[in-house]
Amino acid sequence: MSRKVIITCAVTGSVHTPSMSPHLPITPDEIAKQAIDAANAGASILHLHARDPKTGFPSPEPDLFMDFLPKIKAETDAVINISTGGGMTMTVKDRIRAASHASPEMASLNMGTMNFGLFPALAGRSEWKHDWEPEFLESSRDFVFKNTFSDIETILADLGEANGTRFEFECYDVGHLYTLAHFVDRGLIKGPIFIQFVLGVLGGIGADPDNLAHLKRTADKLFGDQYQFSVLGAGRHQMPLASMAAAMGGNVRVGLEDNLYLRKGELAPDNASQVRKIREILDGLSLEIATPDEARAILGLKG
Ligand code: KMH
Ligand code: ZN
Repeated sequence: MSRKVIITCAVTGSVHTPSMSPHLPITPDEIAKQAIDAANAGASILHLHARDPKTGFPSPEPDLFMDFLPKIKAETDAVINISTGGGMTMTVKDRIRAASHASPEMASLNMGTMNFGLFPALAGRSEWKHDWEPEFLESSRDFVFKNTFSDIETILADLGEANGTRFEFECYDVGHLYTLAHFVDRGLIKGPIFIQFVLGVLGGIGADPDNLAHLKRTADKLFGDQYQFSVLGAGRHQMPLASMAAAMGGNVRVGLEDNLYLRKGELAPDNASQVRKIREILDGLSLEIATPDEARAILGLKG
């Protein structure tokens, strides 16, 4: 099979707040519709979080996930990837609940503890639909995104061992690749390894081509041909870095979790619009996209 590019779409996340874009999906119906449209536009993996339908506050409740997962499964063949990163106020135990309940083909696994800045500078400025939004952003100044070695071990055991879920290993810095290699060395992670290089999060590695090249060079050294990579550029870095990833032999992640815009000054009307945009870029590079089943074969998913 010639190389095919896997498009992941991260539909809502827990970083943006409802006032930042009227197009951010919040309710289960909105999340389902935008996920289905993104899959129809060419995303073969859907990375999913849930939100409280009334307030938009990120929620770990399995019941909320179950309000949209069956709809997505009924309408698409896309690979379901449930976040274990959750949101800023959740414990690690909470973050695992939905994936543990739904036993998806994929879940995210964040490879290190780090400062994780949301948008604290915005807290004092804008008008907010919900009281929680400015407080949430302000408190991210002290947000420690906890992903200790034992947290990682727990997620590998509870989801990987127990359910056959495989992982999108989210690596926000070079050290996270060495942590991943440590778990490979211990036999707790086996190939094919799917690494999501995350660039441009405040607290992680900066979004520039040199850093992406260094991440890839390091992963090549540590994992040889046992891995596939994908790239997520935060905010305005989304499309440039996804394009670079594709040109370097990798896969791409788009979606409103990572960036609310389609281009400078223009909010994306939905997730599918970003999928279509990266598809046009891939087409311009003469690269074909992977279907969900091709993604399953490439990543060794349980199907
Ligand atoms: N929000 C992204 C920068 C997760 O859900 O596990 C990373 C993410 C984390 O997707
Ligand atoms: Zn996420």
